[in-house]
Amino acid sequence: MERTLLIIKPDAVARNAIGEVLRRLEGEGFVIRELRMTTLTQERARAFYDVHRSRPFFADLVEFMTSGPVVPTVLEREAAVTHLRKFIGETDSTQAAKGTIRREIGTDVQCNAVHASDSTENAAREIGFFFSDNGS
Ligand code: 3AN
Repeated sequence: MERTLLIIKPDAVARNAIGEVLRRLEGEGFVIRELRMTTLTQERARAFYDVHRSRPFFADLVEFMTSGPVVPTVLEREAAVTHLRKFIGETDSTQAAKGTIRREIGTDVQCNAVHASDSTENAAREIGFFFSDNGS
C-alpha cells in the first residue's frame, strides 16, 4: 500500500483544526501510520522547502512554517500520493474546490492548512525528513 506525507500547517493547528483534518482524512480511507507534533527551526524549514529557495515567497514561507507547531503525518492508502493531492485541493485556498481541506480550513495561498507530497519520490524523502528515527 502506498504512503505519503501530510503536514498540518501552523494556521490549521492554531485554529484547533487538527482533529477536523484527521477526521476528513480517515473518512476518505487514509490510514494514519505515523503522527507527531513538532516546531520547525528556520534551518529545518529551509531544508524542507529547499526546492523553493529561489522563489519570491520563500522567506515568507519559512517564516510561516516556523510560526508555530506543525503535525506531520504518514498516511497510507491505495494511490495515496495522487489521491491526497486531489483531496486537499489547489494550493491557493481561495481557488480550491468546495469541500476540500484547503478550501474549508485554509485561508489563502500561504495559510492553506496542509502540505501533501507531490510524488512518491518526494513522499519517501519527506517521510524520512520527519520520521527517520525509531519513534522513541
Ligand atoms: P503545494 O503545497 O500545493 O505543492 P507549492 O509546492 O507550489 O504548493 O508551494 C509550497 C508552499 O508554498 C505552499 N503550500 C504555500 O504555502 C506556499 N506558496 C506557494 N505559492 C505561493 C505564493 N504565490 N505566495 C505565497 N506562498 C506560496
